[in-house]
Amino acid sequence: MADYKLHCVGASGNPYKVALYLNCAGLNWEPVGVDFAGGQTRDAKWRAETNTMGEVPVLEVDGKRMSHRRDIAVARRNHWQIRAD
Ligand SMILES: N[C@@H](CCC(=O)N[C@@H](CS)C(=O)NCC(=O)O)C(=O)O
Repeated sequence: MADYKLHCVGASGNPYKVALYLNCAGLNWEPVGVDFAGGQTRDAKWRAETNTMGEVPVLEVDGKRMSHRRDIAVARRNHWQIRAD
């Protein structure tokens, strides 16, 4: 089972940037496909459970979910520094 789950859309640039980072960092992750065109991000349940703003990417770690590619990158960088000590 992957340590990280990335809720994403394959054809979208913002999720791609996070996926690129996860790959380059060698992290154990898996994509969770979101049916963006089919309106999944507009669904009230999806918004309540995944991202109230209705956007991807969303990174899931230990059951916690984080959105915004920049926040994800900063959180990962800080975690990496802690782990590297
Ligand atoms: N603030 C977000 C923006 C992400 C974003 O714009 N995602 C687009 C897809 S690339 C989206 O989900 N848009 C929702 C919509 O258009 O309804 C980030 O930095 O990651």
